[in-house]
Amino acid sequence: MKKALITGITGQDGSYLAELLLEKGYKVYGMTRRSSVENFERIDHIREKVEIIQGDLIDQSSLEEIIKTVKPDEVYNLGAQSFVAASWNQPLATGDMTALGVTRILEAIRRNKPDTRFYQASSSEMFGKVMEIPQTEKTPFYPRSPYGVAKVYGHYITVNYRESYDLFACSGILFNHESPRRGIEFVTRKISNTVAKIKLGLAKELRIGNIEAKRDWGFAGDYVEAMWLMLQQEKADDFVIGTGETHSVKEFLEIAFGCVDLDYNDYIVVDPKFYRPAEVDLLVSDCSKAKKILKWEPKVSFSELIHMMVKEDMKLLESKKMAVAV
Ligand code: NAP
Ligand code: F7E
Repeated sequence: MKKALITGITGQDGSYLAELLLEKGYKVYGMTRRSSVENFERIDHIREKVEIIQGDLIDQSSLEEIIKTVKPDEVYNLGAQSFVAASWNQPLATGDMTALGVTRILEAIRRNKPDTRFYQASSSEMFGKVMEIPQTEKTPFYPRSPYGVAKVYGHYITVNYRESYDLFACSGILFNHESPRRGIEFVTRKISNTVAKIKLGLAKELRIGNIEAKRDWGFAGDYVEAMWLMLQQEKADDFVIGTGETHSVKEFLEIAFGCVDLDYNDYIVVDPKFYRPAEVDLLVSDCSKAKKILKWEPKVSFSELIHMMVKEDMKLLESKKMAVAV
């Protein structure tokens, strides 16, 4: 039975990846950091099937101990301070977890189990102020946030450990991917959740930032399969993963409000509080390399994704409303 360690298992991608690896017959270990209140909602349904181990990307000794005891065949490093907007408020913490955390775990692997296959969660945020359209594995990086800068470091240290120590270390340059499990502060989930609240009479408006920004949005459930595929290849390499389509926040709003027969123009309030010191205006992937080598393709369309998110938020809020009423 293959053993996989996931850092960030309590997050959106961690939960989908754990499900996928369990289906494939892996023994799954999930690293979680200590918090005063447990934060396992996304993995509640598989809690008994995965082994949780405490560790932190900012603590070298915990990582060394985990690699030494688990001896994983594969490590998926999904743990990070992943919210771009927060990275301006916490640039040092973001650098520590999202950048140096990668070196810490690579060092733990190099010293204790160098034949472990390693996946690093790189990001399209590294392209930032894009140098070409669409973006490929060869497009130069121009990050626009402390988060983007930290991810560029994480990306290159992964490439460097592959080249310096011959580790099987891959970087997946993933474009935005969403789901009903997306954190509530990210724009897609903020929209789907507020649309459901407005429809159910629990909110009156949606306060939002730059609605002209364009992203290449896919479904997280599709993207974790690409992570796994990268670690099953003969040779370690880096891959861009996305849909190849770009849409504005405005288009997302239009479809999301349309799901419940409302017009977004009647509900949104543009609030400068949600604008960023530097914006990433447009992202769009060219993932031909992944299509050719990994034989990977996204399955869920932009519109299907939005319908799925609004439907799930409606269900969630309706069940909460019922619970209060009882
Ligand atoms: P997420 O939902 O924010 O999950 C992040 C995970 O990292 C959480 O489990 C969190 O644990 C954990 N974490 C944070 N700090 C940690 C630390 N110091 N030590 C150990 N674990 C820590 O993010 P996601 O959307 O699933 O994304 C997964 C990864 O892919 C992240 O690295 C993200 O930057 C990257 N990425 C995401 C996207 C996207 O569109 N979703 C695109 C490209 C790349 P707590 O529950 O304790 O907070
Ligand atoms: O913003 C605009 C905002 O926070 C998307 C992370 O997973 O994907 C994610 O980063 C766009 C930006 O995601 C609001 O200005 C407008 O242009 O949903 P987001 P992100 O910054 O693209 C990348 C690939 C990652 O790697 C990251 O980890 O939407 N926007 N109004 C808003 N954004 C938010 N959050 N809230 C608003 O009210």
